[in-house]
Amino acid sequence: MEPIKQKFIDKALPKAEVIKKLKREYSDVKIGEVTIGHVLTGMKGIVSLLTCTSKLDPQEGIRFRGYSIPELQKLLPRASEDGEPLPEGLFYLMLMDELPAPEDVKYIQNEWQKRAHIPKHVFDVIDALPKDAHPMTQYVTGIVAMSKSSKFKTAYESGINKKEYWDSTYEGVMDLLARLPRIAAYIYRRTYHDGDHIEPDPTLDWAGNLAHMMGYDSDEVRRLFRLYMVIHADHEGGNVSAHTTHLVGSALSTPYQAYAAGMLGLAGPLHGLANQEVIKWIYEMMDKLGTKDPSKEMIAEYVKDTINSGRVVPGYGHAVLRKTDPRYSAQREFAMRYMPDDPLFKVISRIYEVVPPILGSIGKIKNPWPNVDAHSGALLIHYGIKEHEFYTVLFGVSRAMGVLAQLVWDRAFGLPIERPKSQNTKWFLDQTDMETSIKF
Ligand code: CMX
Repeated sequence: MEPIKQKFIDKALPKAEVIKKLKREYSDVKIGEVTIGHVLTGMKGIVSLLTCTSKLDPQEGIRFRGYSIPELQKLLPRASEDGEPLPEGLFYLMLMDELPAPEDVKYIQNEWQKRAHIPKHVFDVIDALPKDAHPMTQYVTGIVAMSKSSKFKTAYESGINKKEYWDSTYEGVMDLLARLPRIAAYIYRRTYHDGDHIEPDPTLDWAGNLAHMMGYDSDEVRRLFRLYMVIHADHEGGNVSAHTTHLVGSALSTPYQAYAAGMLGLAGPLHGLANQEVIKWIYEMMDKLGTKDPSKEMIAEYVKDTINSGRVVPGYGHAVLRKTDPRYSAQREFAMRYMPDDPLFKVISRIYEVVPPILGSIGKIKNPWPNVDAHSGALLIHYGIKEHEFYTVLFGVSRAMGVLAQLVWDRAFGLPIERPKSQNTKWFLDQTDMETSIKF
């Protein structure tokens, strides 16, 4: 091992043991308003963020401005009588705190169509990356490149009053949301279809157009994309992508920069990238077991192997939820309606029967149930969207609606720059009676 690495690991391993002991034995020690346990479990459960767009209940799941997913499936305007709600309506609800009328949805749709033009340099910047750069890397690069045309930045530099920040933020948010489907589809076609791009169709809705520009024009795919864009849109404020967007936005960075930062968080495998990891994990399982139709017993062995090798079972578990994610259930219902005999859906269903009891039997895992990412890949694959490295981009396009609606509110409320206090390890140890020979 390199000498510097060796020196680092010699110092770090014993210290990490002390941190584990702090977490195990001193979690209840109060440090001001919170405990050591709060800090060492990722600040779970500390109410420290103001988020209006949605709220997450551990048992019931997400509610957007008070409405659950099944309620929104009935109450939001839809493209057709028996179809899925239009995401434009959900954005309106999160931004305006009232259910939209059909003309409100039309208004948002028209605005997004008007604002969808993307400056050429943005495509040039994306094109400068190798095609095998991860789609999330391409996506974030394109978003940051758009910051050049930030209306918030122009207004700030012109010296506007703080009270007006929300206005140019709103403008930037609407521009950004309008452009995201094109950016996403551009990356998809560039990476997987030799750069054979498809122009937007002005008669289509936001989600339908995304599917169209990616090259998928069936009515069922449009329905799936509307559902997908609705269920991934927001998950209150503490998840990594929402919190990061809020945090970076609190420094008055542009909406493009704040959202790009949030997307870098979404690109982590414990967060949004889990949707690609689920499919990778299932394919690896099929390869290893030598069958595309593994039995429950075979799946159980593979799950145990995954855990024993120190990895997580992707798509299962959650920092807040303690039941099956209603976003998982909504996708399962979609699958039962449109693709009940799909072989991969059957495997996904079998995994759902096998995994929770195994994870539940490991005392430390707080939630053995599936989250949103356990199901989404199977639906996309059914319709031919097999490029699983792209899936997190789709999650990201949807998540923009929630985090950016909230950013407008952050600016309207004049929320301050976020700046929690940190302390070093010695300070934490000093709050306890723990004795250690290791010098901090
Ligand atoms: N497989 C194996 N171990 C798991 C696990 C899983 N699915 N879920 C949690 N654990 C482990 C944790 O890694 C942790 O282990 P250590 O104590 O050794 O560090 C322990 O159980 C306790 O974790 P927890 O308190 O139950 O869960 P966290 O809040 O720490 O983490 C999450 C939540 C989602 C990161 C975790 O459940 C996980 O890694 N799941 C798999 C990845 C995934 O599906 N992420 C997507 C989440 C939804 C989204 O954001 O898109």
